[in-house]
Amino acid sequence: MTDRVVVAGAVYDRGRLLAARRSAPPELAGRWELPGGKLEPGERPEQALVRELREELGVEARPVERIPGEWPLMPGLVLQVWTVRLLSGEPRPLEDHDELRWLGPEEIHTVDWLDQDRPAVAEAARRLPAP
Ligand code: 9L3
Ligand code: MG
Repeated sequence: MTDRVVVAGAVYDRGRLLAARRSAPPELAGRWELPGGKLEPGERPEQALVRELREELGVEARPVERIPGEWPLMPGLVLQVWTVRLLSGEPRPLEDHDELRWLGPEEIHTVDWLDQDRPAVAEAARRLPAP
């Protein structure tokens, strides 16, 4: 069986990366992630990412490029990550998160990222645009 895809966004603004603290489920609450979620049936990954960022953060965003690689989550789920440009709106923790933080290059490793997100975050940090 093919793995189900979870998409997440490396959202940048003025040389900083957006980190989101999960509020659920209990075993993941308090840990930080790149925001996103599962594809719905029939959805393309980029569409799902736009929808998830709209639902979770209240922003309009455009996926720019896929970060090469794919990272295992729980069995049957894999994480794919895109860099993302914000088109409009200021991210707010509307759904599934209780805090957001913009992290500069020196701050990326100051939050407790989900283990599964760490390799993708390292790649996202390498691509951090200049402020
Ligand atoms: N997950 C891991 N890292 C991420 C995201 C967006 C999601 N950056 C994991 C957490 C859940 C599953 O994928 O176990 C589905 O995510 P969601 O739909 O609850 O956001
Ligand atoms: Mg989500």
